[in-house]
Amino acid sequence: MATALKNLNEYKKDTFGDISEKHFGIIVADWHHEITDVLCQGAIDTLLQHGAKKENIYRNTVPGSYELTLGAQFLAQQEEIDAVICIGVVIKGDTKHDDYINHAVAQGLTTVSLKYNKPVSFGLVTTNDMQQALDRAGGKHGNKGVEAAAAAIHMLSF
Ligand code: RBF
Repeated sequence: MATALKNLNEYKKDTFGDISEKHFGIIVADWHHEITDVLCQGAIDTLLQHGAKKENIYRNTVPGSYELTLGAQFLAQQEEIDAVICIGVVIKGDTKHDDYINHAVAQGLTTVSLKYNKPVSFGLVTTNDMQQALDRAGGKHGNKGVEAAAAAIHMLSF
């Protein structure tokens, strides 16, 4: 598997521009909040580490990942927001809920990004079980929140 071979926290920092005046909206799903909190912290730390100001980072929560799209739209439509970072965890269960949610979020976030012409990062961890999610939230596969923030910063340099 590609991601298993990759340290997710390694990204090309030379593609980053100055983000000291940029405003970031972060939407975090409450579902599996013990994991999404860690992902969100990874995203915030990454923004701060690369020069964003704490007061320019706006964190909002939504009930579950399915609501990330509307949350992203609320933020993206605000003129002062330069980029949106979406964080959620969807774990497979006995039913196909994960398929429906994941596809809806992927499609929805793409639509919001293109509609508002702003970066909207897909920080949705979609796994077969809880351990795989933990591995991607500060575990052996890094922190997907870091990667989502890095993608937003990279896209702002266009
Ligand atoms: N939201 C998540 O963020 N992660 C999940 O793993 C998750 N599993 C769900 C499983 C089922 C069967 C249902 C009905 C919802 C689930 N949700 C999950 C919540 C979903 O994203 C949304 O918040 C609710 O369906 C309300 O619109």
